[in-house]
Formats: sequence, structure tokens, C-alpha cells
Amino acid sequence: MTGSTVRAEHVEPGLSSGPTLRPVRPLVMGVLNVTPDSFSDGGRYVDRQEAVERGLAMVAEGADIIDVGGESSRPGARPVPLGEELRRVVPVVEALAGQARLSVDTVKRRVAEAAMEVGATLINDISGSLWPVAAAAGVGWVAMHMQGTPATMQDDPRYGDVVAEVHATLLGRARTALTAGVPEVWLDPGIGFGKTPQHNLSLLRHLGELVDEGLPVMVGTSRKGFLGRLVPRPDGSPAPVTERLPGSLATAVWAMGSGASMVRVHDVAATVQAALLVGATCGSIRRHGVPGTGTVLRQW
Ligand code: HH2
Repeated sequence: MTGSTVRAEHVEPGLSSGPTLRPVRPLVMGVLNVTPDSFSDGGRYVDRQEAVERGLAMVAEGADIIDVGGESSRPGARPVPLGEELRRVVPVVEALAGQARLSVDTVKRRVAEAAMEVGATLINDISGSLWPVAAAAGVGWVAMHMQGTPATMQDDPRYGDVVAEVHATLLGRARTALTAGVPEVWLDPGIGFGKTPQHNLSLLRHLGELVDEGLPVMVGTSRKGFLGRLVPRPDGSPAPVTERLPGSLATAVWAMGSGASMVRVHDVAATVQAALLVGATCGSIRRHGVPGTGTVLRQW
């Protein structure tokens, strides 16, 4: 990618030398939704203490980053008032600070700023607009692609060429953010955000091309609805959230094998195992250095 300070290099193979198996692996971001209405874990961690315990459990399972969110972005979701989102997110970030790297999943500038004040160092921004906040604070930023807004994004998503359009949008935003001084920019194709199952599959199939642009790529397929529709129950009905672990793992493995440096998941322990095996198996796993934060592959 022109103008980028980040370079890709190949690590061959994914194992360190010596008698002990010490694979490098892609990073695993654990999802912590402090919301009553998230599509898969809504209501489970609205209590502050339960949320903190869940965060610590994910750290113990091997999560590299905990992504704290206080506003659901599921299809049809409505915005949460600022005060309520602050009330949900900030105490949980504060309580987990120092236990793991923390990101804040928000589209609100004030929530991002408040979370950073108490320890978050990555802004996971589904709106793709908060790069000035990240630049001002000198923290990382995720550029995620979304067509429309959560309220209506799944009504009738359309693209001429979904892969070309999503990649071009992400790279344009990343260039702007890097030029503005954001020290760490992640690209995320936004699986399920204004996309049909076919669009999601096309983006996954061509993920390696996004990786080849030279910036770290993250992907979130975990438990998403398209998995349930693509692999339905024997009666033809979509598989419910509770039956989407195999699809979540399959797509996470595909993404990591395609060179994604991080996957965003609910099922951390299983995904960490998968990530270790991907790291050990893929001789061509790609490593992207992120200025200021070191490698984005974890050495075991
Ligand atoms: N997906 C969700 C939320 N945030 N952020 C990134 N970068 N990539 C994603 O794919 C992504 C995301 C949706 O999942 P979840 O947080 O579990 O659900 P909800 O939005 O209902 O809280």
C-alpha cells in the first residue's frame, strides 16, 4: 500500500526452531457486549461484575484483546443514548485495564475518549469515522466497512463488485487515517454489515487480496446469521446462534489461513486452539508489524 509505514513479511514456517513446538499465531479478540440486546450474548453481561468476570475468563482462555461494547450493531438495532453507553462501557474497561489490551467498540467520539481515559488503546469503529479521535490520542483504530446503518443495512444490500468496492473504501480510509497520524490501522471487511450471505462469502474468498495490501486485517464472523442460513438445520430453518460454533471456527480458520492477523470471536478458548493450529500449519502465515505495538502474531 502506497504511503503506508507498515510492511508485510513472510514467516516461514510458523514454528520456532528447537525441540518445543512454539507456533506463532494470529491474535484473538474476545467480544464483551455489555448490552441487553446483542444478537448472541445480549443480556448476559449487563451486570458490571459479570461483565468483568467474563472479560477475565476470556483473558485466561488466551484472548489477546478484549473488545468492550455498549451498543448492539445487530441488524435493526437502534442507537443507545450517550449517557447509557458511557455507563455500560467505562466501568468495565476501567476494571479490566491492566489485565489485557482493551478495545472499545463504539461509533461515539465521547465513548471512545472516555474509554481511552481509563485504559482502552484501540478504537473498534464500525462507522469508519473515528480516525481523528485515534490520531489525537495516538491509539489504534479499526477501519470496518459497513453499507448503511445497523437499523436498515440488511434490508437490501447491493454492490456492483462487492470485493472491489469494500477493499477500495477500506484502503481509502486507511490512507486518510495513516496520513493523519493514526499509529495502528486495522482493516475489517465488516462481515454481515450491509451484506448478503453471498457478499460475505465473496469477501472471505478474496480476503488474501486485502491482506496483500500490507496492513493488518481483522475479521468478525463469530456466530453471525449468515452462518445459520448457509448451513441450515435438516428442516431447512436457519441454525440458531447456539449451533453456529462449527461455522464460526471454519470461517475463522479460513480467515487466519488467508492471512488475517486477528479474528473477533465470542468462543475464545476454541478459537485460540484453532489459531495455534493455523500458526503451526501455515508455513506462509503473514506477519504485519504494527508501529508502536510490535508484532501482531503471538509467540508461544
Ligand atoms: N461485528 C459486530 C460488532 N462489532 N467490529 C468489527 N471490527 N468487526 C465485526 O465484524 C463486528 C464488530 C457484531 O457482533 P456482536 O458484537 O457480537 O453483536 P452486537 O453488535 O449485536 O452487539
